Amino acid sequence: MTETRTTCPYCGVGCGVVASVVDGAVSVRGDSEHPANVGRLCVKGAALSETAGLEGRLLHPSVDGQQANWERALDVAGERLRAIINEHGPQAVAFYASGQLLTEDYYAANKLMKGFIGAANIDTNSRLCMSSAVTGYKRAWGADVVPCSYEDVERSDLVVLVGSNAAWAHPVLYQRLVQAKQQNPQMKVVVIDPRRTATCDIADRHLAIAPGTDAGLFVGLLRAIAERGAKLDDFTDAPAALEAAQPWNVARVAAFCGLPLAEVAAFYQDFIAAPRAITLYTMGINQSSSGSDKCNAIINVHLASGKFGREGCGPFSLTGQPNAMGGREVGGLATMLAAHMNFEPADLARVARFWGTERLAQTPGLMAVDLFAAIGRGEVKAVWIMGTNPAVSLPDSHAVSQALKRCELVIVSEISSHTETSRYAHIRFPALGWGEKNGTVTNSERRISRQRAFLPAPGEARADWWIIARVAQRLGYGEAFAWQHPHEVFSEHAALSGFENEGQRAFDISGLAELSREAWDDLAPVRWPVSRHAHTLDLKRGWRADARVRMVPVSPRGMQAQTQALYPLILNSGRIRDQWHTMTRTGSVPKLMQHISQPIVEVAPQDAQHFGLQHGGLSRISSLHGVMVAKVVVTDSQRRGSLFTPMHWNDCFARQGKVNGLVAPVVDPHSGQPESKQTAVRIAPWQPAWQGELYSRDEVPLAGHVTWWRKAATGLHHLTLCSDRLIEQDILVWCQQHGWQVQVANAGDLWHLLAWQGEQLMLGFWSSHRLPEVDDSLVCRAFSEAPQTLADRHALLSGQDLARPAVGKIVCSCFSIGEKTILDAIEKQGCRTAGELGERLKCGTNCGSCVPELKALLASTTIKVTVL
Ligand SMILES: Nc1nc2c(c(=O)[nH]1)N[C@H]1C(S)=C(S)[C@@H](COP(=O)(O)OP(=O)(O)OC[C@H]3O[C@@H](n4cnc5c(=O)[nH]c(N)nc54)[C@H](O)[C@@H]3O)O[C@H]1N2
Ligand SMILES: Nc1nc2c(c(=O)[nH]1)N[C@H]1C(S)=C(S)[C@@H](COP(=O)(O)OP(=O)(O)OC[C@H]3O[C@@H](n4cnc5c(=O)[nH]c(N)nc54)[C@H](O)[C@@H]3O)O[C@H]1N2
Ligand code: SF4
Ligand SMILES: [Mo]
Repeated sequence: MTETRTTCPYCGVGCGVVASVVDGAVSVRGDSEHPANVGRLCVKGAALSETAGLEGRLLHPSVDGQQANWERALDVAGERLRAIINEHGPQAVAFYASGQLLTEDYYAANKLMKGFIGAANIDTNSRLCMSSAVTGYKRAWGADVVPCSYEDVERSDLVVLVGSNAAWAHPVLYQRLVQAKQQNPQMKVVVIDPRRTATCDIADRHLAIAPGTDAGLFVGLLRAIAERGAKLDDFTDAPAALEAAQPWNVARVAAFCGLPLAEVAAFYQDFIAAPRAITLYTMGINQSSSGSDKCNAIINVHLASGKFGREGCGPFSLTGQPNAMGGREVGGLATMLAAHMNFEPADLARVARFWGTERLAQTPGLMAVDLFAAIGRGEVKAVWIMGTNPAVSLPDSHAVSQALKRCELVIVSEISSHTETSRYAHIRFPALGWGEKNGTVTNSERRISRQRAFLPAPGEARADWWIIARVAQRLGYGEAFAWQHPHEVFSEHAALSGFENEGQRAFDISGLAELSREAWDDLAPVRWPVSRHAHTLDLKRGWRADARVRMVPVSPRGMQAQTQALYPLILNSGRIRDQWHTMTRTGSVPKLMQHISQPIVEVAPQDAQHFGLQHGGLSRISSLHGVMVAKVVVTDSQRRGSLFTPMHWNDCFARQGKVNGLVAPVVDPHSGQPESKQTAVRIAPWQPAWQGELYSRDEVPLAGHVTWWRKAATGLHHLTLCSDRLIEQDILVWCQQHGWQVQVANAGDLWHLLAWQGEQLMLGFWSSHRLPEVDDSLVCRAFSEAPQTLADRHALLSGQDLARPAVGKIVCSCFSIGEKTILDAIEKQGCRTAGELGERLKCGTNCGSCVPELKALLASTTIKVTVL
């Protein structure tokens, strides 16, 4: 058995994975030698083997909906791009790339667009994710330097998590923090989030801040630090930053942020007193119409208190995607040039020299939201989308879809055969996916790791860099794209980082430029800089002419979203534990669908009462831009006036489940990042006439009035359905048209149907005025092994396995342990701690991500006991 060391393709923690294939079956475990995870994996990483199959993969190129061979697909792409460039100029074409591409792919895309097509219209999904953080670092240090490591998190005295649900979004880093806190009881953890999230499980303090107001909190902290005397002479603009902070006393902050004054004061006291403090921030900060100012407000407090550039300290933006950092390094944003260089005369001349081009773009290109608006207006006539699904992830997704529909040429490089974006593609290129592709990624702490191939290329799929290089050839730039192997692309990228760089540029991996193919293959994870001149990252200086670090003056602003009588609530959106973005990979793994299996909306109890919402019932949420349907979860972890819904569901997995249909395309003026976390909405209960579960071997055509959610089921279509109009007759007729034998149970509002072809179960449908409880494992078993006796068939018609108790909603995905089983263990078997539950049921003992939920269940039952 050969084992391959590679890197997880999901989040920016960048865990090392050891993968092997035995008899065609992939298995994975955490790499104990990788410094990011030292052997751990979270539930998504551990389920990687279940996404390695070829079901749903895009395996062949196609042109205008027809399968084509590579020669033709590449020729057509080249011809059509060339024609548009010739007629309308290079500004009429654009690339939209992704933090999930490898560095080599990204480098190739950036070089082709900026260097040879000659426009800078290459932007990426990192615009929706990291661009405020990039702007923050660049404004402070003059370079996009992330100044911290995971060890700094472990070695701090105060860890502040702001706008970050790391327990679910960066699980392995969170587990490292949990462990560090256990080992150092002096360590304090503060979580700042309008919601009480799973991350609050280890928090000493949770500040349930009003949405969008974090800048006020940090500007007030700057004032408090300065009041106690701070040495600020080293920083440019420090007086202006202090002046801007002057009005922000604790009382004003408390009022602005909707927090108790004592809580704010205590947080300031903790921060000032802590010898070492580190602030981890992610989307609750970045995805804001003033996200870059918020980043600088955070950076400022670390500068002013001297809590940066040393162990356990600093403003640490956690990157979301596996290679968001690599994309930033190659310059894959429309506002950067290459290798951390900018659109400035000296940089432009240098990059043109290095690439040997006379066509280099001279000015920044369009940022994501503007780019799709320009496509909508017909100004950009061709777009090549690689490794991202903008029809789902961009705000105002309806307008994005309309823009793509009207666009003259849409090229999509994908691994998945069905995505919302691909529906609009004229040309589709099948890309290699995780386990097949070969290259490098950089994680949140600037650590470059190898992703290595251990599976053969499926079908006709090819590496993204290869596809880009071949199109470059068709456009007449073959010489500059003549690489034969990703190692050559990497070497060129590394050489550019060191080209005419005598320490003026922070990003320098020139020490890796001369690696042999073997040495690159074996490259161990390493943090940059890796300079051939042995340059290190001195954070006391800035990478600009005066070599100083800047404190950006920040005047806190609230969100742009405005509540009003018609739209009185603020809708927040983000991640759930077991799904990845637009679900193209995790949405088909049954195990990962168990935890939360349909769009939900979390509502505070007072709001639920006010708007007439029932826990477990359905609701319609609408904004000025669109509407979605979600199942109501009433919880006191939600702040009054705010709702929360997952970002993941989309038209491939639900009808009306896509949150970005509601979000306005409002962006930060400096970073261009959308305000994805705040949308003014209203919510109303929806009691459909009926709800049901449908399992079928073939896709059943459904009338437009039916709302549905797709569940993952191996080899089957499983949908949860509801509507105001009945569809029983439609299903019956459809089954009869196929000549299947139909068995129906009909009593009151309950309507159950089984359809058989001989001994084989073809379809099962269970409906009622409420969602019927159907035993999923019983039904799936019946599809693979049909019940033999008539009695068993009748039992199946009830949807319940009468011999086996139901386990309830799955809490621990690793071991499939359900809520009812856990409650039983607490109530009947006397388990009193998460540890005891783990000993009895194994739940929470693998990745640990469900421990906060186990504790919540323990707490809920304890309360019951004391009340009695
Ligand atoms: N399971 C899972 N993990 C992932 C991903 C995934 O899809 N699934 N995606 C990865 C990617 S690309 C990213 S970018 C990261 C994102 O990681 P996170 O940013 O941690 O995740 P989110 O859930 O988007 O948002 C974090 C929190 O911001 C809070 N928030 C909303 N508004 C505000 C506010 O005004 N102020 C404050 N302080 N907080 C606010 C939300 O309530 C939410 O709990 O996750 C990465 N990891
Ligand atoms: N409302 C709201 N919207 C959000 C967010 C939010 O919190 N709220 N978060 C935003 C953030 S932070 C992010 S990062 C984005 C993410 O949004 P997207 O980038 O749109 O989401 P993904 O599902 O990760 O899309 C990746 C696509 O690339 C494909 N793919 C996977 N591997 C490869 C490969 O090797 N090559 C190629 N060519 N394709 C591949 C996948 O099948 C998938 O279709 O969403 C953003 N949108
Ligand atoms: S923490 Fe992130 S990188 Fe690590 S296994 Fe989980 S998803 Fe993968
Ligand atoms: Mo992200």
